[in-house]
Amino acid sequence: MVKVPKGTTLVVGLGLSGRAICRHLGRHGVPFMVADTREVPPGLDDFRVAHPGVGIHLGPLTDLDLDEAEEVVVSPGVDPHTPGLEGLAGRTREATAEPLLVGEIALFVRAARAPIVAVTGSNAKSTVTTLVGEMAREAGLRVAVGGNLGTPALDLLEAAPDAELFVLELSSFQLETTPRLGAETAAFLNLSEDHLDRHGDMAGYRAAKLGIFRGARHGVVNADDPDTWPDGPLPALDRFTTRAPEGNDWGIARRADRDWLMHGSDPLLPAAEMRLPGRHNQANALAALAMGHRLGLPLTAMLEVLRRFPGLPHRGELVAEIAGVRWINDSKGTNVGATLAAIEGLGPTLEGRLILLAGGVGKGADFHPLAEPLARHGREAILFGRDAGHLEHVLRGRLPVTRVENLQGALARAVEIAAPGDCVLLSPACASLDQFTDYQARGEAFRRAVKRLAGEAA
Ligand code: UMA
Ligand code: ADP
Repeated sequence: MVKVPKGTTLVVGLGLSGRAICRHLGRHGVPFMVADTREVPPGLDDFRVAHPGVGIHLGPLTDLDLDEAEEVVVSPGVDPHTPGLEGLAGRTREATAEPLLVGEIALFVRAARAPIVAVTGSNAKSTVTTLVGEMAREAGLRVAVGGNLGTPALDLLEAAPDAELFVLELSSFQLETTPRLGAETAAFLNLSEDHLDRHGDMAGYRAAKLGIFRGARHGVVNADDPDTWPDGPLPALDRFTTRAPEGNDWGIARRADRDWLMHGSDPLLPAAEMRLPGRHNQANALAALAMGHRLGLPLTAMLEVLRRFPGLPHRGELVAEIAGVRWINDSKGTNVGATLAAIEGLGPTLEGRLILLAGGVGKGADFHPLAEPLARHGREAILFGRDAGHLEHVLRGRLPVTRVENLQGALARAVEIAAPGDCVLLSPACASLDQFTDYQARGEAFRRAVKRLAGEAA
């Protein structure tokens, strides 16, 4: 047994968050040691150089004696039920009566000196987080944006010590280990199956996400998705919908033959003037507007951002049109809900000409919701990666299906069959970790291959 010495904080995980936690504790003079369940976590040598003398435990956490640990701070990718940690559930620190096991965001909340804007949901978190950050910047605020997206939250404290506002994207993993967030405004955008391998079932996943509202002064929820509604009252609540708004809701209504983004009965912007395409992005814009309104951002600044924001890479990104075939990179479509939104968003332009590239790690999800839209819009599904068999099982008989080994094989098959008018969409409905380091690497591999094709075609 390796004892965590009395008064020492244990950091679990040596990834991006774990290293940000260590830097934060180091800056505050808190004694700490680190553990990672992997025998060789990436970047170990660099860590040793950056933190000489810090104790490192590698391998099973059951080899650790945590009885006298001051606090245990886990990375988002570490399940609090991992053997060795499960005994900490329900235990509190004597000094503060706070839970003994927390995550990085709990440390962030303690240290942050500016209001927090928090965004969660199964999909659209990064898009809405970026929109709110851009809106605040356009309004002249010093704003720091990060969390599950980009810079780890604790690094923002150092990178932007004079921030007037923090805008954080938060995952269910991060919220699960945050006892109280206390956000100025918190949005829960949508709920669809994801991360069931970690949370067990939808009830567990939703319960983790509802943590976004703990201590919040204002909430934003999806009127069309009751799963996003808080279980208890909040001081103030706004709702968005892709239908005509009721009361003071944020929504979409027709005025003079055009769809408008609306606040109650006030038309704000013709939806067609947004640069982001698709109904789902109109919902995202409304959520961002509702949060920005609460923060007192001027409407003109917010609408200016909606007119120009082109979207983030790997989310419905048109890479090239080659000989009449559109090639779209939606590598961030890592769950069924996101892939459905991508298909429905492209829907009217597809005319049955969709070639979908999908597969990877399905995280225990049910792929059945994809069957009907693909039967309607799809020419062929080309499946690869670990859970290709599960996808095939659901899709076979609904449209032609081809199984290949990997993304390269999928691209080769797409090149073979694509004809003018087709749309080749990489929206895997799965995580990438069986064959890539992350979704960016997968998207970049797709983009490189398509650019090569474009070069060859030119
Ligand atoms: N791991 C172990 N043993 C350990 C520690 C980690 O096996 O002791 C594994 C995890 O199970 C996981 C991987 O290592 O497979 C990485 O986990 P991590 O917590 O060390 O990851 P970080 O590098 O710290 O990155 C995390 C978030 N990753 C996860 O939640 C899995 C990043 O979100 C986030 O950007 C970063 O912190 C900064 O806050 C990425 C992500 O995939 C984008 N998030 C999920 C999602 O968006 O769906 C939730
Ligand atoms: P997240 O950070 O939650 O993963 P992103 O903004 O990165 O969210 O988008 C992830 C995926 O979800 C992309 O594939 C995108 O096309 C899709 N998406 C965007 N907005 C929505 C929405 N409102 N509902 C469902 N899917 C969406």
